This record gives sequence, C-alpha cells and structure tokens, in this order.
Amino acid sequence: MSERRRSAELVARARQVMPGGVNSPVRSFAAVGGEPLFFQRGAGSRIYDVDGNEYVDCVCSWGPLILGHAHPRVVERVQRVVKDGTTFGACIEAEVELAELVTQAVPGIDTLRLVNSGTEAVMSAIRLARAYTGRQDVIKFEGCYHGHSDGLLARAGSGVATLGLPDSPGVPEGYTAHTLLAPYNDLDAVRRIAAERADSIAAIIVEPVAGNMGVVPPEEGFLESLRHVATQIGALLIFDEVITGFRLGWGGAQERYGVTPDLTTLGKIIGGGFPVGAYGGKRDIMDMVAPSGPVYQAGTLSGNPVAVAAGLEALRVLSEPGTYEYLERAGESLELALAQAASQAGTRTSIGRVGSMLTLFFAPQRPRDYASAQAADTEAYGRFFRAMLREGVYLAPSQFEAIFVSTAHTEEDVQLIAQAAAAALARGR
Ligand code: KE4
Repeated sequence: MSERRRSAELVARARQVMPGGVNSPVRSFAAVGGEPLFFQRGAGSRIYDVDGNEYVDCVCSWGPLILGHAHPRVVERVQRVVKDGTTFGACIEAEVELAELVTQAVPGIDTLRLVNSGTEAVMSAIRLARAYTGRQDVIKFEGCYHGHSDGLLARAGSGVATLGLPDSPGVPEGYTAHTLLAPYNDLDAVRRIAAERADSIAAIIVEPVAGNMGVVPPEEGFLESLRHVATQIGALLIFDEVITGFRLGWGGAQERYGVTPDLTTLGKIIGGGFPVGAYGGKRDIMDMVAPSGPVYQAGTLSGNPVAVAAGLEALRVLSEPGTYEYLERAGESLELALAQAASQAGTRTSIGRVGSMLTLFFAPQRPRDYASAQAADTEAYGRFFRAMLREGVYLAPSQFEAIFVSTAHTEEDVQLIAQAAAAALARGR
C-alpha cells in the first residue's frame, strides 16, 4: 500500500472548492476517520486510487455496479452510442426499450417515467401519491433513506445517519409535518398511526429490504402487512427499490417477497453506472403524470441515449441465465467467510444479508430497526474500515451502508476479503 500522497493533495484542493471536498457526504470518510480517497480507475471487482493502490471494491458505487466496474458489454455499447450524440431532449427508441424491459420485469410497474436519480424518483412518486389520493401524510420508517427531498429528510438513514444528523436544517417545519415516522419492522406502530390518521395518509413508503441503516431485512409478514394496511386505509404502498431493484432478483424485492406495491421507485442498477432513476406503478395512477394528467414532473436529461444505453445493456447482461444464482452464492459465501473471521477473532459482530447485499454490524445482535442499528459500535467499525483499507479492501465508509457483491467478484475475492477481515479484526482486538 503506497502512501496516499496524491489523494491527500487532492483533498486539500477539493476542500477549497467543494463543501467538505466531496460531492456526496457519505464518501467523505467523516464517519470512519481518515481522509477520503480519490480513485481513478475501476476494473471488474477492483478499484484503484490515484496513488496506484488496488482494492477489492465492496461499495460498487453504492449498488449500481452489480456487474462490476467497466463491464465490456456496457462500455462497448456506450462507446458506440455516444458517437451519435449524447442528448436530444427529445424521444428516442432506446428509452421505450428500457421502459418495456422494466415494465415486463417488475410486477408492480405497468408504466413508468425515467428520471435522473433515486431522489427524483422518490420525490415524484410521493407527489403522485398525494395527487392520486388527495391526501398529504406519508408514513416512512426511521433509518430508511429515500434521497434528499425535503419531506423525507426525517430520521433518514445513509449519510444522514452516518453524520449523526437528526434531520436537516433548511427544511420548513410544514414539510416534515406530513411525514409520519415508525420504526422499521414495527407493525403495531404502523397500525397505531393508521388508526389515528387513516383519512389523511397518502402513502406508506418503505425500503423493502433496508439498506441505509446497514442491511436490515423485513421480518416475516412485515411487507405483507404493510400491503394490507395501505389497502385498508386507501393509501398507496410505495416500495423504494432504488437499491433492491434488479439487485435481489429480476423482479426486485417485490418479486422475491411476493408483495406488489402500488408504486415503485428505481435507480442505481437500471442506469448501468450512469445517472438514471425511475418511478412506476399501476397504469391508472401513472396516468396522472403530465402530460397524461395534471401531476407535473420533468427533466432535461431524462431518458438520454447514453444513460439509457448503459442501463439497457447492463440489464440485458443481468437477465442472462444463472446470474442471480451466482450473486446469491457469492453473497452467502461472503457472509459465511466474514462470520467465521469474526468468530475466530472473538469479535462480537452480526451480519444482515439478503442476496448480494450485506452488512457486518459491530453489534452482537443483528439489528431489526434503526435504534438497534444505531447501537452498533461505530468506532469499532471505523477501526475495521481503516484496517481493511490497509489490507486492500474498500468497504463502505459507514456502518450504516451495505457491502455489495457483483458478478465480477470471484470466490478468490471472497477469500481475500475474509483473510483481510481476519487480519483487521485481529489487529482491532
Ligand atoms: P440518489 O438520489 O442518490 O440516486 O438515490 C437516493 C436513494 C433513494 N432511495 C434509496 C433506497 C437509496 O439508497 C438512495 C441512495 N443511496 C445512497 C447510499 N445508500 C447513495 C449514496 C450517497 O448518498 O452518496
């Protein structure tokens, strides 16, 4: 591991011209100590910093790179398409193809709208749910993160949790007054809120598998019950599948768990490494979106040829037989290897995993909600993160994020990560 001199120089320059020297808080390493790394190349399961150090990448850009870095088919298609122009601000055939592919894959999506980020997708879905139901309140779950739109920055996960922010200043009281909070996996809390405010609830929004407080799976019956409660009170059920869409299976978490929401938000994987988000759902709901209906939402670069080409090619590669079986096996293998390393080191940890997304919690009991996730020893996680960097493994710079395994990660990578963890945990004792 060579000195990270060039990264250090770039941090100093970056902080002169960008808040915290970063374009997204969670990548600042603020939660794990040390200075952020600057990277310059990715290839398959590996990522390289500007000082030439190589790491096994367990972040995969927070989920989009389910095929690993620079998949040859995605690169080739983007190179071919970009020569014919990057954006027209007008309709193209490829955006229809991508919409057809997604609507065929995801059970709860009849029609969809492409946008440019997960935040935009969720913000638009909430607006649509409020318009469709004529109601204002939204139930969200503590520790779930749905992007940074004003009304949803209440007890959010991901970077908000990472930086220990209760929520965010600058959000007018009125905006979050309509955001009702419940603990994840707590159906009694949901039923209490529903009983008190049934007639004012437009939507229940949930990460069907939480990925922003660390990976916290839904408990048996949780998602089915949310479906039942939403239907009962006339609210829409929104699955935020920005992480889980095309991650946990071809049809996402809703197919894996057999629960169909009224609206679904997507992002990350469907852009193939480019900025793409989407929201979609039942036709009669989506028909309210302009220009079919009165709910306004727009975007200069929505459906642009390059991002759509990358997303289409990535999904075509993902659709090939055996891909998800491979991802399941790789995720399970990594969980077992990490659990063994922790047990041998005598470290009190637990692992939350669904498929190829997992989190090693520095907590003896596997968290079931935000409060129990926050009980994790984030100092210990910081020491572990820094030790893993020294061993050549790049983990998420926060206890409240996920390890993402890609099709580019081999069993050799899994063993390398496990050996690094054993060394890092032994050092951390
Ligand atoms: P973006 O606006 O970052 O594309 O998506 C927001 C979003 C919405 N919904 C879920 C479930 C999400 O996880 C996200 C974004 N995820 C974080 C990492 N967990 C993005 C990383 C970052 O903020 O730098």
